Amino acid sequence: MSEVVSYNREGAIGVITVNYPPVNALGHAVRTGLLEALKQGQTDSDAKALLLVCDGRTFVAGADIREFGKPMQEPALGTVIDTFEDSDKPVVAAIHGTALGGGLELALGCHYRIALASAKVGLPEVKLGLLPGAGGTQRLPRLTGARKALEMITTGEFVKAEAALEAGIIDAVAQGDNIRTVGLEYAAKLVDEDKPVRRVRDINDKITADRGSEVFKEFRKGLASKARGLFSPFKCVDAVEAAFTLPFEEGKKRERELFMECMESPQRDGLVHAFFAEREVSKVPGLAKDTPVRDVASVGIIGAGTMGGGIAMNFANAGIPVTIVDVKQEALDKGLGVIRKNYENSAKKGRITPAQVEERMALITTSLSYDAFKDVDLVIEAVFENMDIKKQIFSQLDKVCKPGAILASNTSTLDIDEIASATSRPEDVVGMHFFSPANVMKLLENVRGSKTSDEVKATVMAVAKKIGKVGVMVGNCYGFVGNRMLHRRGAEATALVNEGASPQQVDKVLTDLGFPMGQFAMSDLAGIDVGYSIRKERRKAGEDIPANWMDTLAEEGRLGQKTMAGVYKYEEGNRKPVVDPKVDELIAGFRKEQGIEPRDITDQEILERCMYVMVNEGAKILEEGIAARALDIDIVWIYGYGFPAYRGGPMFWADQVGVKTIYDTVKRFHDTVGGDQWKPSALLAKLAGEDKKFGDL
Ligand code: 3H9
Repeated sequence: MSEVVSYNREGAIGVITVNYPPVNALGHAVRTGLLEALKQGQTDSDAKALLLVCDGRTFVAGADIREFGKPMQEPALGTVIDTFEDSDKPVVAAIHGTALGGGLELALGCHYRIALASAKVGLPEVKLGLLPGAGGTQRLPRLTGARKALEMITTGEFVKAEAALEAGIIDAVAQGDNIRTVGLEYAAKLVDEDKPVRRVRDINDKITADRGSEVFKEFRKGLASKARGLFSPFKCVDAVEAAFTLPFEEGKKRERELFMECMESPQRDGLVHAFFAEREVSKVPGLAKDTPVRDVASVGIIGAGTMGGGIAMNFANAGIPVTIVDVKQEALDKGLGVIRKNYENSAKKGRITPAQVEERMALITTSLSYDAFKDVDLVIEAVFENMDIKKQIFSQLDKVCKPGAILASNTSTLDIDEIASATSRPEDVVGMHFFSPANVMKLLENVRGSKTSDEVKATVMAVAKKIGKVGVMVGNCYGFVGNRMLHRRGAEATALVNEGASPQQVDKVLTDLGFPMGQFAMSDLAGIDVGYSIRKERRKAGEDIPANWMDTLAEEGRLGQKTMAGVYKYEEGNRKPVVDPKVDELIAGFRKEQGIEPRDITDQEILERCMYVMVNEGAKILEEGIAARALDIDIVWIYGYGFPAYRGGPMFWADQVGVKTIYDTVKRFHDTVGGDQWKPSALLAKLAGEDKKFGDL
């Protein structure tokens, strides 16, 4: 008998148990084991019905994603599921945890399905650039009709047990927590009632009802904007539609063809990389798994601005009380007002209930005095980027906070060690860099100072998880991982416009690559004055940063969305950037003043200069150990800056483009464009020389 699937009989029920931690994925051993156990059940003359149940935390959570891209080993999952459906003894799937992807497809191949009230089901293949490839696109619509199947399959949403019952996906919901007992009782009842096998493939009433429906057209139209640039959502619609136009067996064949198209697409590679990378970043190299974690049961925040308020919401959402301190009562009142408005907007959209708005608001208190931080476990400073002010704040925190409290800064660029030097406890000081809007963006860049203790590092990673963020541990340097690379891209994009490109040409190249917005639309969102004041500071410190047209914009008061004009202009109540001829004039004036003769710049040059400069900087970041792995950089960019997940992040993208191609181009730009940003990274040179990838590191 297989080690991961077992068969035993309890009364009249033959029980097939999968035990393949962590999530009972359908790897080769499980597929083989399922067939063997089914055979045993069929030949066991005392078994009147069969029960499929899983040990551990969950029902089967899908195909084994680690097997993708490798040669498929028989038996194929589709064959296993068909064999279950063909069984002449009724088979019941008993679901706890999550039945996902191939897991739900397996359950749909069973004749009856019961789930614990806490369970969820879904077909999330689309999130991996795939479609359900083991009959899911043909069986699910037979139970739910076209609309619900399309909704589930094109979004990958998880559906709670009660809703799954309502949609016809499962037959019963059970209270209780022991899935084996629940399943056995249900199967015994079916035997008592002499229920027959009932094959989903033979259920056709909803297929007939929705045949020729407009719903497919509607979904394709919706996806054109919602799934811009993506491949598999459209294939999902094609596959579901096949359930309505073809007989079951032929529909399955069509599903298979479409599945293979998705499997071979580079987007699948990128999304699977992103899936595992998101999980890997939580395992910080050099930080022992059993490092003790401090309890964070209350939090203090300094600064009631947009950032401080957004950060506070994360904790209130997680049920953790927060105290916000600011210097002026008006700032606190305004900050609280914005938070309430945000919550009320969520309630209007039905994302939370009005009662939850009040519960969360009740968790947020304010104060004008640091004394309010006496007992908190974590303080996050979120004031503007000024080292002197931050040092003053940390020296005060050092006096007020209890021993063991974690003192964090939300700085996006500044030196954590220098901030820590203002305290007597640098081991408790760390960076926690949230991304704006802080209540929405999933990234939390946790910055370790040279003296930050392991316990503090482990705690801030745990805090990220608790508040629903993806935490990435990075080292201390100017701009850390994300902004260090972004500033390189920003400078290059600005230089391209100095030389002859238009801002909208640069932005289009980036949005065509899959970014939700281009460099300059993003500058308008963040505020043109932000970059301008950073450049001013750096010039003051003696850095050679040439004048550019963005400085002129700032000096003319075009500060971005907040002044309704920046690189683009904006109309009241609309965030859509509109090209402004005045900016073209301003740029032309700047070029004239500087004696620059504009030239035609190709989209390819824009792509190479904006993207390769980031890859080169990313390689330097790796060389210096600021990021532990290329995948940490990828996650920072996917969750902090909207890098298209289907391209896997900048370093994974670089591997797909070819490290050698990038290195050769970087060298060429070093000679032609010049500047420190084009000095080839030693790591990039080494990888190119050895014909290796970042993924090989
Ligand atoms: C599919 O089914 C295709 C078919 O239609 C057709 C085939 C022909 N495989 O997320 P967690 C690992 S496509 C392998 O931290 P949670 C994960 O890497 C698949 N490994 O836990 C991690 O490993 P480690 C469709 C998997 O409790 C560990 O399990 N299914 C798989 O926060 C724990 O994961 C999906 O897309 C897998 N399928 O969340 C479901 N799933 O400990 C994907 C997880 O080494 N999975 N691992 O870091 C999930 O959404 C979440 O993992 C789940 C648990 C909700 C299940």
